Amino acid sequence: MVAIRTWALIGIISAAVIIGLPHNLCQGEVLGFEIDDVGLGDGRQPNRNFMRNGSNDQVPFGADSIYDTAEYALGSYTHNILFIQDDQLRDLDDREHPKVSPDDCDTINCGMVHWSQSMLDSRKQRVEESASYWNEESESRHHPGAQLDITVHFTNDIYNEGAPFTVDDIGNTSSSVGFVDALGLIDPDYAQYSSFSTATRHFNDDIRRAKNSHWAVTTFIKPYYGRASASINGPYTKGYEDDPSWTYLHELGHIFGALDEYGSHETDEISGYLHTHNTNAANLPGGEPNENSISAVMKTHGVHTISDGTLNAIGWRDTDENTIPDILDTNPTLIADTSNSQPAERIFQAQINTSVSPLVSPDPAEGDYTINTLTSAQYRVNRELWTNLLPVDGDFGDYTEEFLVERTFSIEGNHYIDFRITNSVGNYTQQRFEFVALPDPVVIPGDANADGLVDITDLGIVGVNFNITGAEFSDGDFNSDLIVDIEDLGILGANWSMAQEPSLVPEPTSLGLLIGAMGCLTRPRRSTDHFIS
Ligand SMILES: [Ca+2]
Ligand SMILES: [Ca+2]
Ligand SMILES: [Ca+2]
Ligand SMILES: [Ca+2]
Ligand SMILES: [Zn+2]
Repeated sequence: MVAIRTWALIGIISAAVIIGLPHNLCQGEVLGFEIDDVGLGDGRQPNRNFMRNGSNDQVPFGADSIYDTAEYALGSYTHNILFIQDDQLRDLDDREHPKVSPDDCDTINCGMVHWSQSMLDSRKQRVEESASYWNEESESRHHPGAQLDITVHFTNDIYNEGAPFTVDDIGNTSSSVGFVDALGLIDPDYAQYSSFSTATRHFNDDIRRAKNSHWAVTTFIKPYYGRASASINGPYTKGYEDDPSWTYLHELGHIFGALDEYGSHETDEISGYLHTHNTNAANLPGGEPNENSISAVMKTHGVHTISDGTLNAIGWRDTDENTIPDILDTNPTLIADTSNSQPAERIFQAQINTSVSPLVSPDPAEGDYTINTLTSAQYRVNRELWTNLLPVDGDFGDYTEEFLVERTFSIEGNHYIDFRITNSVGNYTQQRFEFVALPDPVVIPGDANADGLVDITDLGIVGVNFNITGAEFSDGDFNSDLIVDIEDLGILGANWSMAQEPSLVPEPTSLGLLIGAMGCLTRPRRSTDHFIS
């Protein structure tokens, strides 16, 4: 037994008790290495697979399954395409974009509104082009861990052998009639929703889980002329046969949070996760023309340029220009519990809970989400080489990871343990723990209670246990012969602490008398009426 002494710990000590943490220690690899203190600089090349959602949670950290299906243009998207049709005839001359000449009817629907295979093929190509454009824009701008990665999912090919979904009625331009019916052909469960928007949210969530993507959006495409539209931040866009690839590009901009910049739009409008102004809008507040407005993807037909206003709205603002957009340029957090350390045994132990941390959206109505994951952890002792550390569950790639760091020191004194957790954009958080390993206890013969003094308390212990067998040091057996007897009393007397008043040092002969009194004093008595020895 050794007295517990205080020991220092620098850093965060969690008051929270970590429950259910497995007790197996995850040993680090037995190799040390140097790492750059200003960044990992590992030179990773863009890798689209890296952007798939590999975490155990199937929605981004902090996101809601149904309501957060498209929040910004970062992470992996599944773009569901549903080609739909019905059997009705429509007056295709009554439309947004009139035919240029009668020859147009060779390439577009002028009669029965049905998709032909060649039409489907060319429109699929346009959707693919729009996805590629966004993906390439991201790749040329961003860190490999901060990419947008859109994958087009042609649902007709998967669920209807490539054929359009044919429903009773798809309505007129801008109508959403028939959308729920089309989803119901994929799974009747979707037909239970009265709102096509809600049905589409559920479909998006199901598909993103199935595809391991962070987000999903669905575009319903009708086989006649119309004016495409989209809901800001999802869940859908409406498309038509006459849409060029630019239209899909533009509508995806809305899905990522961007507003239109043409027409009557004004610069004081606010949108997106970063809650920013529509600075490239055609008009200033009040309607005066915005002289600084440029031709751009959210403003001008056929133009791909992304305005600064759109960059902010879709979450591509990168204030420090390190290629990691602000939304993902955050550091992990960690909370450590070192209460299981044993300074007397010189064992340092830290249970460390780590987590990604979303950038808090300035939009009070918006939740806070991130697609960052945790990708590596290291620790080092006394500023020596770093050692890799695996999380308790054995694999990185989650939004939260738990670690157990344990180290037994052979040398007493102060030790420093550094722990570092790194996320998928290479940002890390480091914490230093100071641990004081206690010296071996000095065993004083006669000090039964190990308080550093041989005094009346130890005498009491000997008294209580006098003549017992099978005794230990703490019972008063100081010569290890398993019995507490006069010999132990002698050892106690010989070591009577100098801190005591000299006059109180008992001689072995008088100790025997004292022992008798002590024994009575410490034994339970039924009655206090007869206090006699
Ligand atoms: Ca940045
Ligand atoms: Ca894990
Ligand atoms: Ca003592
Ligand atoms: Ca003994
Ligand atoms: Zn628009």
